[in-house]
Amino acid sequence: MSPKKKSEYAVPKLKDFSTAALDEAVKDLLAAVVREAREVTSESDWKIFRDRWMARANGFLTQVNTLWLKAAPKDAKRDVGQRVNEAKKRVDETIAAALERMQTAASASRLDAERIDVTLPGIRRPLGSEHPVIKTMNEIVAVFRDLGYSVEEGPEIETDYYNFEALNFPPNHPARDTQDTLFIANQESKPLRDRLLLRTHTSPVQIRTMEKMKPPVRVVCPGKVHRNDAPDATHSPIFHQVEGLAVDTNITFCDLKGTLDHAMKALFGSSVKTRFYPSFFPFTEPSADVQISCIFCGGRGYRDGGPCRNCKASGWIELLGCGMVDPNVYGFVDYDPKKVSGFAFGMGVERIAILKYGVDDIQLFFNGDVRFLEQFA
Ligand code: 2NL
Repeated sequence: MSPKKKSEYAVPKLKDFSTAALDEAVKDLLAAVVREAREVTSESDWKIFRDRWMARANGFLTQVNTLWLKAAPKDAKRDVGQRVNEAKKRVDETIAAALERMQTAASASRLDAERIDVTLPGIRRPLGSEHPVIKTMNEIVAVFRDLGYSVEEGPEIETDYYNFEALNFPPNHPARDTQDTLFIANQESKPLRDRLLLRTHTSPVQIRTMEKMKPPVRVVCPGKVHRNDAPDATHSPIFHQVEGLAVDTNITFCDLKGTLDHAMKALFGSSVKTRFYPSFFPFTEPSADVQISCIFCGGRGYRDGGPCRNCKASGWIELLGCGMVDPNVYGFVDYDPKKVSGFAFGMGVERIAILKYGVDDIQLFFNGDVRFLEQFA
């Protein structure tokens, strides 16, 4: 039943109150209520339907009362009253039944809509996996954990003090230029040491660690670092580093060599050799670059009848920097350089991942192409 459509039924006045006339009127009334009940399909339909029939003010049953019962002559009242009561009961029942039928149908159709086929295959949710750079970083960290190193992390936004000054880069020292630092804007009103920048290495974490902990210290600091480099096959303005630091009494360059030789064998296979080549860093003295025997040509320098392109026929690949911590650094963290000594090293994670997996473009790590990344899953 459309709620707008007017009912075709109207309660008639009775011409007479004979049994035949009453029968006829009651028959029409019950036929109408049954007809309308059949058309109820929603709760709001049903409410309109109920009110049309039951409303105290002018519902059909009220009209029946007035037009049939009240209008009946005295001597017919008893009989009319009985018929009217019976008819009202039937109307009541019909209206109640309509509600129940409507609710049952609604719940059946809801169940029908929510029906699921449990025999269908499930929705496949592709599993994520570790990014190759993070995977490599974790492998490097694991090698040092096995040697008893702890792991520390620190902020990517650093102060000039932790990124440079405490690492023995004095203000205006030319070594700062080699770091291609990205500075946070509008810091000029602060003293130089408090100005913010994006860390160019994870060394600040080691300074923070030495501020917190007295020697002996053995710590590795993995993390993201930033430099103002134009992206190309070997450069990215965002990359990752693992730096390490060991400070104790009587730590020597021998310890440094042994530790890094072990680490390179753990990462690249027990047949790689290492060699230490003089270098310079502001925070270590002496400093060295560590080279490993070329993993592509086995250190021979030649491969497939020609010069090895990976090591430029030298048989060696430069991989990381290291050195004995410069005594000036201890001055910033309240360590006594007469009592302790130590070594430090730093390596680029992408560079190691590139060599380990034979990747030819660092950008592949950052472009988010799943076809590349899923090879490492
Ligand atoms: C490189 C070279 C290096 C360090 C990092 C370091 C940290 C402290 C004190 C002294 Cl707190 N040194 N770190 C030392 C030597 C080299 O990194 O080429 N990294 C990619």
